[in-house]
Amino acid sequence: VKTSVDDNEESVIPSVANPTSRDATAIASNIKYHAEYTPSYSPYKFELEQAYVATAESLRDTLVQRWNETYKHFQLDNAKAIHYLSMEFLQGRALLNAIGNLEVKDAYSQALQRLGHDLEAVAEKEPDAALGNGGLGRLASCFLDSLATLNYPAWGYGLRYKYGLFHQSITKDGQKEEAEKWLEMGYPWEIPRHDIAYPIKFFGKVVENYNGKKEWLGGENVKAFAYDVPIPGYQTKNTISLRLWSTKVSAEDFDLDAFNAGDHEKANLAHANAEKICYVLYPGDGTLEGKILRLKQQYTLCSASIQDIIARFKEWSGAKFSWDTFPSKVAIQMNDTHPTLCVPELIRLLIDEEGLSWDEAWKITQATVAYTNHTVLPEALEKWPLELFQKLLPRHIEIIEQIDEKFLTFLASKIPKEELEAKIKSMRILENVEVPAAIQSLLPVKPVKADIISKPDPQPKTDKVETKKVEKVKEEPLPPKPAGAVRMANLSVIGGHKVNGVAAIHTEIVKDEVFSDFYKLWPEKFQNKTNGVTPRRWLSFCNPELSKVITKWLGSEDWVLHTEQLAGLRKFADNKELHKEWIAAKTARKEKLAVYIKDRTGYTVSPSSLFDIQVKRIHEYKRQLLNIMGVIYRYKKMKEMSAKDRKAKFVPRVCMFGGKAFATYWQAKRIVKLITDVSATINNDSEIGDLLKVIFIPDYNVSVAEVLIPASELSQHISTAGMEASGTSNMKFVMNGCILIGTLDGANVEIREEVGEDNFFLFGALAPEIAGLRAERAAGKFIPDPRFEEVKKFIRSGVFGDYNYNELLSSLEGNSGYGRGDYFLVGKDFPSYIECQEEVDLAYKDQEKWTKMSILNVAGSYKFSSDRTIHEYANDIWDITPSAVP
Ligand code: NBG
Repeated sequence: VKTSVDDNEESVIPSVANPTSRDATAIASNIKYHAEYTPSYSPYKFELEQAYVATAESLRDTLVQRWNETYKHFQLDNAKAIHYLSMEFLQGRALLNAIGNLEVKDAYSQALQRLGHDLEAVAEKEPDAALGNGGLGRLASCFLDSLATLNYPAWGYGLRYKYGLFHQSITKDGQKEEAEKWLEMGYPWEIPRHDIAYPIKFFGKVVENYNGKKEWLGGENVKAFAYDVPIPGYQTKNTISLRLWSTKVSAEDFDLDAFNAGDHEKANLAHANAEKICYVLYPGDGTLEGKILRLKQQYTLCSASIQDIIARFKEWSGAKFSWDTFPSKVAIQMNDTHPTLCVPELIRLLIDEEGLSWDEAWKITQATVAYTNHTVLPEALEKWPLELFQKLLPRHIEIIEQIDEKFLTFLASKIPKEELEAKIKSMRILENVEVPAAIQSLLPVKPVKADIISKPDPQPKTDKVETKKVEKVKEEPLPPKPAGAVRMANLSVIGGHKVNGVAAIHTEIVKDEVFSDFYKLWPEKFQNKTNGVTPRRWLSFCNPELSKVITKWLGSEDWVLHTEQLAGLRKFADNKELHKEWIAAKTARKEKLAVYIKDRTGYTVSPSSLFDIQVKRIHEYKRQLLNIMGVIYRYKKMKEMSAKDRKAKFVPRVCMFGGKAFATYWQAKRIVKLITDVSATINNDSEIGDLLKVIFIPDYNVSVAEVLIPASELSQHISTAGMEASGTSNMKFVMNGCILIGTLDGANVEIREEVGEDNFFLFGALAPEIAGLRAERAAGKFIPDPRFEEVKKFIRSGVFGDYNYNELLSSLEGNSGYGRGDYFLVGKDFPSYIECQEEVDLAYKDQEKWTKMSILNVAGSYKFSSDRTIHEYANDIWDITPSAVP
């Protein structure tokens, strides 16, 4: 039986040469071939959309070729691989990234020119693959780029959301959400793998067989189908896979009888239930239905991926494989707590499907999985109602209970008896669930209430114990029992072999606060891995103007792979010639952004203004409110001055904002509304003119970031200290010669260390002070700065329209209480923030000084390459080594 295509039979695409030959003629004919023979549009048309799809398909030929070679090579090598599981991947556009990584930009430009098109215009036609929400998802995508580039054996695993997160538009009422339609016209970068699908089960019941084996029966069955997106590395043949799952029902589960009997709705129900799992990222979880859907998504990701990993492990290890070797072939990283179900799912498959014992399965699982924590916000540490878990995943809850009990037994052997109860409360996986009897007996005996039970006489005089009956107290109704829950973070920490934070200060908070009890128990489990971003997408490709200057002064393009060479710019920081080229590169990008702003918002901005940007998810802790209140203060002061004084004091600024507010996060949506109201007022104030403009750029995403960041001069990373785990856009801005204004939080701390304190605008309270400041405020001891009060009053006066901002502003008032008491310390940091902004104005007036600062920021950015981060994960957590395709 013939099982494979003969190696000596060359497979060729009809009449088309290898498109990576860098020969523009061959590439043009390949693009033409795709336009004619795999047309997504009428083959007679060749407009921008068609040109984009045909160009993408032409590149995909090369990627698929390399991708096949890569995995063939990985299989031969059979080296250990990392499997990165994430609910989010923010891939953005793929075309220019693929062209850049394959180093075929000139050839593709020329080829398209021959066909009558401009490469950049063609690339603009690609919709963003926006399968993410923010930094966590973009980090996952940067990691894939670095993993491919550094030749590590790797797989990314995620879900293929039909409608992504959402598309944001701005109306007069603020943010409006609509379904994102990135898949509507097809996605040429994915390869549907009809051959790779796994069954996923929900609900049903667990039965024990006569031989003691557990079986999970009945319930709802769906199938997860794989879609592979090839991820090319830079300057290497290695091309890895992002495998995205999409759920359907298989033909055998289609209710043909019901359909033919005319009950179409009944027949369709299974389809609807299966398909909705992969409709949107983070569906609303305010209802029980919403919660079930979220947990179904998490389980789908984990179950399909682990079944796939196990299948490959068996195939690649050959017939005589041994399970002991699993952890030496497979590493699994759980990107935050969303993929925590990896732990019970791997155990379940090993025990129920593969017949291993509990001890074997546990040992293998623990040695395989590791967990990255990305937030200290308590509301983000996921908990699922126990009852829901029991219904949806009955076998998993049994396994979780067992892990919980074994952990408690272990804890009891380590912790002094007096402390045990408190530790159990903070550390166990299950919450509000009775401690198993065996553990209960290890706890110190609780003093029992004298008035409700019979107690023996303290000094019995005879053998016969006499009991004194106390009057029975009237029974009061018991308060409702708090509902049981499963704490995913605790399960991740217990189930994994490593836990890491994403910036130095964040890891310290993880060790000292979030998981302090675990840290005391297992200090060796905890590590820091400061985030990074890929210098390919985030400097070399998105900012060719500045990259050219850097390459010229450093003498080669090697910095793209070895960012430490960027430090070489330091010695030219005062060079006038470099300054001239640097400013020209920046100006070119500012001009481009001005055109973009006009196009997206209708506002005209002057490229000679200071371009000041804050782009990130809208959240109270990220304090877009502090920024806009600073802008309002600036505006008010301008209005109070004569035109002459105004011009003398302020440098012209364009303050830009971008970011999405979660659909049901009302306070964040009010912040968006305030920014857009302020924008409408100030931008139309002819007295102010170019001295101040406020722009909200709708639907912030990866490709918007690629236009904004290269044009930035100042960017704001102003979270309440201790609350931003790392931040990653701060790294991208620094790489592009932008200067940061920020608090000592997340990766800002390390960025400031690297670029030097003179090249960073620092303000605000420090992380260790925050708790004390909140307590002081609660005690009524906080005296707000008059300038802050002035701004609030100004907003309330109605200058920015008739929207009632009371609910937003009152969160900044009062001393404590839900949504009050200025929990994020906007008022506390306001004075130091606006004073720091005055320093920014002064510094910007001295363009020579500013340019030097900008150069030193790029020079100091080298640590923040995701290549560095990935090498650290590879060495310290995954234990993997590179395996380059020859
Ligand atoms: C985010 C943090 C950021 C951090 C990214 C990537 C979540 C849960 N966390 O500070 O808020 O940069 O993760 O680590 O999205």
